[in-house]
Parts: sequence; C-alpha cells; structure tokens
Amino acid sequence: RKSAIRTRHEQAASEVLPDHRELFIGGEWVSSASGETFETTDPTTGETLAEVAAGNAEDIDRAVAAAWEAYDETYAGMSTAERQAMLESIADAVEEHSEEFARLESLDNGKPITEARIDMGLVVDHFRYFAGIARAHEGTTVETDDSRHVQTLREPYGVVGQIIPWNFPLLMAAWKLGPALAAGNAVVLKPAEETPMTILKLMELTEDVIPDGVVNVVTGFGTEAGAPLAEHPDIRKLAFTGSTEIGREVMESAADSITDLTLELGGKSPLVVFPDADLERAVETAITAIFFNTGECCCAGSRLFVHEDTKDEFLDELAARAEELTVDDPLLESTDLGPKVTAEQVERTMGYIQEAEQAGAAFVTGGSQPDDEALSDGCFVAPTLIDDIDHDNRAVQEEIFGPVQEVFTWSDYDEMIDLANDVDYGLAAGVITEDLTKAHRAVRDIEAGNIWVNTYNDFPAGQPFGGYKQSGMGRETAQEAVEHYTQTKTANISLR
Ligand code: TXE
Repeated sequence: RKSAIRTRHEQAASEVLPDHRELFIGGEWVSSASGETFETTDPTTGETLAEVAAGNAEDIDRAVAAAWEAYDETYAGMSTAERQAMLESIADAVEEHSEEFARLESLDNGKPITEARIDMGLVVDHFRYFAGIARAHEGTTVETDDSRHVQTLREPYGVVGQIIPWNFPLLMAAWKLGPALAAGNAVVLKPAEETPMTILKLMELTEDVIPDGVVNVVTGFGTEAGAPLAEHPDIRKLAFTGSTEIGREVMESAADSITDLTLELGGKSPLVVFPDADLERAVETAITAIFFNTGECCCAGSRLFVHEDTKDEFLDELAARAEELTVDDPLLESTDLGPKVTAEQVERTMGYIQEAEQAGAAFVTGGSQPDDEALSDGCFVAPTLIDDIDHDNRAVQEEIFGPVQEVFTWSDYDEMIDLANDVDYGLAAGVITEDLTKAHRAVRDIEAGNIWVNTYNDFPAGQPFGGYKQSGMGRETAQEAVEHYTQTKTANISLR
C-alpha cells in the first residue's frame, strides 16, 4: 500500500502541478530578489512536492509598487460591470479545472479529495457571490435640511495586503480576493508557506483575465514575506487569517501606519447537545464539527457539551462512528481523514494529547498516530475523543487544530453556558436540539460570531463569518466584507 500511495501521488503531481513556482508580480512570473526557494511537502508521503520562490521584503516592495501602478492606471478606472465580469471569469476558471484544483489541494495540504471538492465548490460560489456584489455597491444621501446636499461614497482603499493560512488554501484566498476585488482594490497576497500551490495555479489560469498587477502573489515565509507586507506603509488595508499570536503581531505592525485591519484568528468552539436532540443527527453533527478537514478548521467544534441524561448512549455512538472513520491516503474516495499539513502540526497536536493524558484524562478513542505502516511517512493523527478532562487544561483552553474533541457533561444550563464561554476565543459554536426556544436562547447566550443550529461547518457565501473576543475582528464572506474593503467619503455640498 505504501508504494501504491507514493505512485498515486507522483502521478497526480505530474498531472496537476502548476508550471510556475515563481512570484507573480505585475502580471509577470519572476524569481525572488534573493534567488532563494523553499520546498513545499506532500504531507501524505513526506516527499517534496515542489520548490517555490521564497519572497522577502524587497519582493513585497516590488509587489506593492506593481499593485499601486495597476490600481492607478487600470483598476480604478474599470467599471463595476467589468469587475463583475472579471470575478465571474475567475470563478469559471476554477469551475472548469475544479478536479485538478481539488487534487492539487489534496496533495499540498493533505485534505481528503472529497472535502477538497467541497472547497472548490465554495471557491466558485464565493467568487460568483462577490461578482454580484460588485454591481450592488451603493452610497447614501443624508437628509439634513434644504441648505446642503450630503452624500457618502464608498471608495476602495487602493492597495490591500492579504495573508492567508494553509487549512483552506484556495478558499481562504477566494474569501479575501472576492470582496477586495469587488470593492475595486488591487491586492498583494501572501499564501501560507505550507500550501502555495493552488493559488499559483489560479494565477496561471487567470493571467488573461485579471489585469497585470491587480493581483500579486508573493510566496514565502511569515517573517520574511508576511511581516514586511503587514508593516508596509503603502498598504492601506490588511486582512490576516492565522494564529491569534501572529494576529497580535500583525495588529501591532498595522498600528504603525494606522492600517485598517480584518483578523480571522483561532477558535475553541463549543458544541452543545441538548437532551431532546435526535441522537443520530447529534452524533453526525459532532463528527462533522471536529473531523471535517482533519480538525484543521478555525471553527472546529472541539469542545462537546453533552447533557448527562444522554451522555452514555451518545458517547458510545460517537466513539463507534469515530472508529469507523477511514484514515488513509487523501486521494482515495473512501478517505475521511487525511494527514495533518506538516510534521510540526502533528507534534503540536500530540503535545496537547500527551499533556491531557498526563493530567489523567480518559481517551474514549484515539490519542495516538494510526498504527498503519502504509501511513508511517505521513503526518497522520487518529480521531481522538477525550473525556474526564478539566476545563482549565491547556488542551481545552488552547486551539489544538487537529482531530481532537474534548467531551464535557452538563446538567445545569447556566453552568454549561458559563463553561462554554470560558475560553479566550469566540469564533463559532453549535447547538443541537429540536426545541426552538432552547436553540434561540443558546444562540443569544453563547459568545461567538457564528452559531450553527442542528448543523455545523456550513459556509454559504453571503453568511458573515468572523469572531468574537480573541478570535478576531471584522467579517468575511458577506456583503459586510466589501464594506471592510472600502472607506467612506462624505461630501457636503452647500445649496446656498
Ligand atoms: O500559523 P501562523 P501557523 C492556528 C492553529 C495552528 C496555529 C499555528 O492553531 O496550529 O495557528 O499555525 C503568516 N507576520 N491557525 O504557524 O504562523 C504565515 O506565513 C506576518 C488558525 O501556520 O499564524 C501564514 O501565511 N505574517 C488559523 C499565516 O501567517 C506571518 C489558520 C498563518 O500562519 C508572520 C492557521 C508574521 N510575523 C493556523 N508569521 C485559522 N484562523 O484558520 C507567520 N505569518
């Protein structure tokens, strides 16, 4: 099996890798200023997938200059209808090549091919949504009295910077490029160093669609390429998705130039199961909440609160379902969980698991890397359910970002809500009940930017996404996101 996996991956790579691995600046493929490259690895086989240009501050300077030139000379003059057509064409490119994109994402990130296809559907949906929004962009007039005419314009910032993570590489790019381009900005985007391939392929396939310099991609590491972008004085708006720790640094950099900021950071989301919940639905929702994308989801439902009346039956069912999940080569249709993105991420996840173990937590299932020789070169972690763990344990308070869910039993609603809210994060939550009143009550009581009722990890375009507390600021994936990429100009015209 191990050699079959290797052969399958080599074959897929030869079919779907982009031709270009350079930086994409001003519509040209260029080497990094330093001439340096870095490797992106296939987390299933541990083999190098490709060598990619390692951008640095000089490259960011070039990209920002190219973006301003494109904004001033081309993009600012493009009509909203032309922007809409451009965004539609980007969606078409992804749709036409969606299977190639899905396989490439699966190779670079390790996500199961079935889930990579879901990502690509959402990428298309988000570009189309923002194509529509580009035409529905309106200012206001303000009524005072007959002595003046007051109106507001929503104007683009000009050039914006975007730093994206590795868990949904192309989807996170779509979430950010869609509203920025719809609002009329030119962009400098830095992909995560772990997963640069799909965005490079998108640039390759849209070279004739996006005017030169309107989207610039500088691949590279966080400190070498990300930090100079965040610090750049000519960037007028910055959007970052990643860890809360780096989000804080990015915020400090933005403070220097008073750059407007959107942050989408970590999470530690509660999933609350009420005693009246339909058992099968509750179990399936809990499985999706934590094991979708191998738990590498900022909104993963990683803390499960089950009512004591149903806990035993629920947990038996949940463990049985978790044990049925197939951990294997992500390119196989039958795989439910692929590898984590890097060995470093495995180490991090296993560190939390071991710490929980040392604190005396009980493992309902998992708690290790899978015992499967065919997967021994990859970054795999078995689906893990932890019971009997203190709520103040680090594994409960911090984002693990892996297939690990901690289970808590509750009986008193108010106490449960206090615990559900007792983390620094507030990105998402789930509630499972057949009782409408309980659902509405919990939606109001839980501190989170996104609350799913009887579902989880559902991300249609148009539904705002973003966090409370230390999970971030600003909202993406909705009309509100376009507002974040514009600034209000007020004109007061005297009528006297
Ligand atoms: O994140 P980083 P990492 C969480 C998750 C994960 C942890 C660490 O818990 O285990 O963060 O992951 C760029 N200035 N999330 O180390 O470092 C970096 O190159 C500017 C949650 O991958 O925050 C990449 O493009 N940029 C999350 C991006 O920031 C910098 C998704 C994210 O990397 C930089 C990913 C710097 N100084 C991780 N340093 C989510 N919210 O979905 C790094 N970067």
